Amino acid sequence: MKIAVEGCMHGELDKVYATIKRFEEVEDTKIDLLLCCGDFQAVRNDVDLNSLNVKPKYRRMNSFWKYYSGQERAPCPTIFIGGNHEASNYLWELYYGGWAAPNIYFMGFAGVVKFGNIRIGGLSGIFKSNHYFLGHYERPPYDDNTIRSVYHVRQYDVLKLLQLEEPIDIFLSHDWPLGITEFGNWEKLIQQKPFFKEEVQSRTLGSKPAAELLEKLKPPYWFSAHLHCKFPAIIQHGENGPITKFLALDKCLPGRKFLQVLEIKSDPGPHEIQYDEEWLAITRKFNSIFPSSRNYMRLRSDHLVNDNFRQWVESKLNTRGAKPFDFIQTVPSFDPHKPFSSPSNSGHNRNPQTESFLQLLELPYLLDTLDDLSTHSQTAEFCSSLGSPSQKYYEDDDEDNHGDDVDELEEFATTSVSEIS
Ligand SMILES: [Mn+2]
Repeated sequence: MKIAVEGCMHGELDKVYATIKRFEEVEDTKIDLLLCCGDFQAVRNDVDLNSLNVKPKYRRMNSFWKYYSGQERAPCPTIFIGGNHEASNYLWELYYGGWAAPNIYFMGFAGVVKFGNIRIGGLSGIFKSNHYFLGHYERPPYDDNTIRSVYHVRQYDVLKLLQLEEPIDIFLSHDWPLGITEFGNWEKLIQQKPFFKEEVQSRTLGSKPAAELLEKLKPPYWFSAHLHCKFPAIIQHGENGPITKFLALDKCLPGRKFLQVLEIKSDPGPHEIQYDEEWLAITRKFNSIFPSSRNYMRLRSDHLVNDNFRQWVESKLNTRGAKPFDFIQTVPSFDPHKPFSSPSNSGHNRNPQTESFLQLLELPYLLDTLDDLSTHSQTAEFCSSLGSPSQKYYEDDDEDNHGDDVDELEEFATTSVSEIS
């Protein structure tokens, strides 16, 4: 099958699908699947813009709303993870994954899905050490701090992915795995992007949990985005071990390398997005320790019940099939003929897809709970507190570094260069 991979979407669905169409015409071929590595900006209407962390000048509707409303339809199945510029209120509704629009599937904060016989895993968000060991405590409407921390990767989601034992074919992360630059032409990279030099040389560029996952899962393909440049690397896992082909892609701008098409051996099809049994079993097992508080805790998996739920999930899916629950539009989509409304409801809505998914797995709905005490007592036996948490983990930094806003840094770099020259 032919898979197109795209870097940061930034809500430019029209442009990316037009590029795919042009590619199909020129190459006389058909793209079976589009993968997007985050900063998707699934903004349905002006209310969603309040949950999107971008500079005011980037605060635009762009084109996702057309696909949400049904005015446009994605020409190929599209799978995406979240980055650091997202309608986080909407992605939170679909925490376990689901259709963000018809034919456009969000993998969840962490997730694995099947497409034909290809297994795709993904981790949404970006890594920041100060929020890593906290729970998912952010709820819309977000304030100046939670609008940023909501997309910071949590150990809980990484721990779930680390349980995977069956082989993964493709993995997506928004920020690059830490240390990945050592496996590619980093000299060329820092020539093109001098503002990465210090981090490349001090081995601080990238996400530590993504590197852990790369080491554990060893998938043949790993794709990332975030740093707005194309960067290939080949990772050899041990002597004679398997190989991972890593590729980071740019954002969607004319003349930029934002799209890559690859051919992967697969079953003849039909190719559809389906639930993954092993992942559902892990999700069921881990839901009992879902951390929804702001408490610092290092979770461990070895204290969890030793039932892997695999057979249970298999029999469930044998009964209903493995197709994800259908897309349902839950809010009015943006109307370009109407003025922006004042946000009336910017709180949390239970998405019917998530409710159905949890019913299937016979799990309680936890995305609107914020009960620190009960959560704490529930999870206490499953985590090791490792002494008192350092103050570092409680501080909300202002994050004015490139980890959160590459656009700004690029702009700054471009301005400085042109000023000098
Ligand atoms: Mn980004």
